[in-house]
Amino acid sequence: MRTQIAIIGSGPSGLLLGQLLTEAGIDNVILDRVGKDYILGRVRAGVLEEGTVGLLDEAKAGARLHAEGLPHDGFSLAFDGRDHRIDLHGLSGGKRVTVYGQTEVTRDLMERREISGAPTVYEAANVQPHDFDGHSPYVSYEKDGVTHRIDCDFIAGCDGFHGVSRKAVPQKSIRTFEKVYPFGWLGILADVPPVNHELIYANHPRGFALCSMRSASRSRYYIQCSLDEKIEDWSDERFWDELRRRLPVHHAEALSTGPSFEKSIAPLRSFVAEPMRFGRLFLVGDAAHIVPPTGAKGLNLAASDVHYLFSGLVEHYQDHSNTGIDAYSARALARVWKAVRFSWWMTTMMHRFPDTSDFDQKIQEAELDYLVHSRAASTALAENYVGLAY
Ligand code: RFL
Ligand code: PHB
Repeated sequence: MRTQIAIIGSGPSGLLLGQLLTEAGIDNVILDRVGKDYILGRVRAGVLEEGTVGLLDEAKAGARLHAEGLPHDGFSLAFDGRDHRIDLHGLSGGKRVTVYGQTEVTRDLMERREISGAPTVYEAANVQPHDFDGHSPYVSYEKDGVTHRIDCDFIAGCDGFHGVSRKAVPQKSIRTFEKVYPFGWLGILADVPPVNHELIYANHPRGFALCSMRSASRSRYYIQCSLDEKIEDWSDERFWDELRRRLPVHHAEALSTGPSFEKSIAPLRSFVAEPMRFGRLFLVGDAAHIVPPTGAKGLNLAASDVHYLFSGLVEHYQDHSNTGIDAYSARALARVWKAVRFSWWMTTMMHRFPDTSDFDQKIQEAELDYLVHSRAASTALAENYVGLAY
């Protein structure tokens, strides 16, 4: 088989890139090692920047998001028993975010892809990029015991942190930067109304907590936990009790509880690989970088990478110019590092570290107090949270 762009990975990066390319008349094939239902079973991000929404519209996958997504003009920072609203809309010159689950984004993109008829190979084993240093790259994979080969012009490595694309790059050509945090997030989904109409990010001496949502009747809650926690030790009751303790009293009293239908622990990590282009192979999204979820940036960074790569590929095919693809890595990384910095800062300010002393806790609270009462500091927070310009 031959295509213009072989895309490894059918997560949000691969699907969004594929759909934009298809809309622009550029052929592409997506390969994923797992099946559609498995991908749709993953519960991840929930907050979309306006740039991400714009790209989903451009990919003609924004209809349901506009009907069902929840526009949010602010969020709360809770600490020292009180909470304070950050007016995202007012502080960012009229911008807002949309709360709409990654699972739904993925489902909408998959539906568009099916309608457009663009090919996707699910459950492709041993996917491997080849010869991306030269002019004739290809991707091999196995399906039902048969080895296949897809010749292409370029390969997009959209296969997440554990994917094969980054690993295919020779060690000497890549540099990585990493910070692993000494805690994780225990998250649940439950069909109960959200405790607040906006998100609450809570700093508490017992650890961080986040109240988010998927709809007016579905809540997504997280609490910071240690990395050796076992999910089976966390009954719903224990989770609700711990969450209540970390929230200001008026929220704790208003919290509706009920059975959870999803519960998982995610480790927190910052990671960047440089560069993001190796000849005819491009790394996109989590394949190139990971941020802790505190700033809600993971999915949004995947989308901005896709924007830079897509515009470069359009320039290549339509204007016969390589300027855009040559600039891809530098343009994407400039934005990535700012989001890595923001996510690290939010994580550091909001969490209890194993060596956090009472002094450190007071410093965090003083920083938060400054943040919510200084217009300059709140503006910087809002500007980053709604998403920096592409
Ligand atoms: P994905 O979503 O990981 O998709 C990669 C796809 O590639 C496939 N794949 C392969 N295919 C073929 N061959 C191989 N060898 C392959 N190896 C992997 C996988 O099956 C998968 O379908 O990466 P992508 O598209 O770059 O999207 C990035 C986002 O998913 C990610 O940034 C966010 O979900 C990060 N993230 C969160 N971000 C937030 O903003 N808020 C959150 O609350 C949040 N929670 C999370 C998260 C990421 C998590 N991970 C990665 C474990 C919670 C978790 C648990
Ligand atoms: C979520 O709704 O899953 C969510 C929201 C905001 C974050 C992280 C996760 O910062």
